Amino acid sequence: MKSMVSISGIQENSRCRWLMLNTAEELSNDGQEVIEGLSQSPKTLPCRYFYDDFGSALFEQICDLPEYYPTRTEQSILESCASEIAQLTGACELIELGSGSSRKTRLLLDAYSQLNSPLRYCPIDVSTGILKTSALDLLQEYQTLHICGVAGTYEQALAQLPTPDLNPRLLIFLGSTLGNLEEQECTQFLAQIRQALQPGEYFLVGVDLQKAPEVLETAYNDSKGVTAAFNLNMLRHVNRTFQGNFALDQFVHRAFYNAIAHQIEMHLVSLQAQTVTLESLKFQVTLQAGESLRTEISRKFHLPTFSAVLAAQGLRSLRIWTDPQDWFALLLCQSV
Ligand code: AVJ
Repeated sequence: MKSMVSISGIQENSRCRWLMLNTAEELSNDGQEVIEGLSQSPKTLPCRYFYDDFGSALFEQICDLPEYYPTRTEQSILESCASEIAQLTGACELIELGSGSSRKTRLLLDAYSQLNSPLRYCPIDVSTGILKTSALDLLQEYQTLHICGVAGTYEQALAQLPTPDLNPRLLIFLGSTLGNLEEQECTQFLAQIRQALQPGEYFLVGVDLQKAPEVLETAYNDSKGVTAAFNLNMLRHVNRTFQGNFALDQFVHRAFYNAIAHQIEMHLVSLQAQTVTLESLKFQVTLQAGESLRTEISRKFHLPTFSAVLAAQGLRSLRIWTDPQDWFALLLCQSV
């Protein structure tokens, strides 16, 4: 059994509690996943290793870059539809996968405040640091808000969501994070979401849409090099977690649009032949000069197809909103 514990520095009080799912036992599963990824061809690493506390801070910087359109586009859609969402669902317990800074969630919290119902929010994030600071900020900003923060991966969290104290629930998954999953994984993940929900409960999802490759490639190759730093930081995180010796100066960032698979791919290209050891996994991997390690896919969706995939998993689209350029979409679904 996982237990409720308080994170040091935060007082566990009547408005805030924590569920920590990132235990040692989970870490050893993660090691297996890393070994498998590095044993594949091409070699890969799980993209959640972007998000240690430093990586989450870098991601926040990415969101503010002029080249990185997804965050502000989704934000602008939410600004115009948040109150409509609250009207459509009525009072809800909000649960967010990958809550990060909860920046966009504030628009929803504002909209639900207008309903004069109790405010319940359950942020879920792998990065405990950002989870903790964001929750503290929100508790100060929203005097009637109650929070149950969950530290863990999406899969862990979905399998053991805290008992709701408000019905129905609205599960929120913004930022096109769904795009990190391969098509099959995505379908399986949507099935898990549907399973976590009762019939009639809601799912709000934001996805990045297909568009001109130049726009996409620019978004992942920013001029300040923040995305490159974000990409390389994954090696630092992997080194720390598994006593590894990846040399960060022996890899360079590469991001491009794979037009056949409709996805941005982020890679780290090895500058020379090198052997890397992950001590705590008793694992070694050899890379050739020029060989690349894929750190992320970011799929770009075709809206009618995506809506059909949701429907096939028992998540019926109630309303769909896009921006004027059709770059990004928000879908409010209901579990059947
Ligand atoms: C948070 C996964 C949606 O794929 O656009 C940003 C992460 N990677 N720049 C994305 C990311 C490089 C982002 N997601």
